[in-house]
Amino acid sequence: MSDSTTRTRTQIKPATRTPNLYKVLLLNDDYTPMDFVVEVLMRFFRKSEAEAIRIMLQVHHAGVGVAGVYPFEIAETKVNQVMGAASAEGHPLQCIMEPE
Ligand code: TYC
Repeated sequence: MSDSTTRTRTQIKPATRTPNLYKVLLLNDDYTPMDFVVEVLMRFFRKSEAEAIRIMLQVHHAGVGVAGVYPFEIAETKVNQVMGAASAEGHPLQCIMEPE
């Protein structure tokens, strides 16, 4: 039998799977205006003004807060939108994502 003979091997499905959902987190800093963070939460995360203020204050006091929970690619887009808007305005606001 030649070396080029096709053989079938059983693929074992890995026991661990990558998580489906990711938390998009806002990090506190001393310079980004509160109003800007509220605008970001309303514009990119579709929060009401009251909810946006609540989340912004949570981040301001605790250092970090959840802006939303999304599938990977949507979370990635949100992070890029926030970071793009912040750097365009010269604010140091940081937005990250992590598995839920
Ligand atoms: N700490 C900022 C201030 O006092 C406000 C702020 C809130 C900044 C949330 C970032 O993710 C943030 N102006």
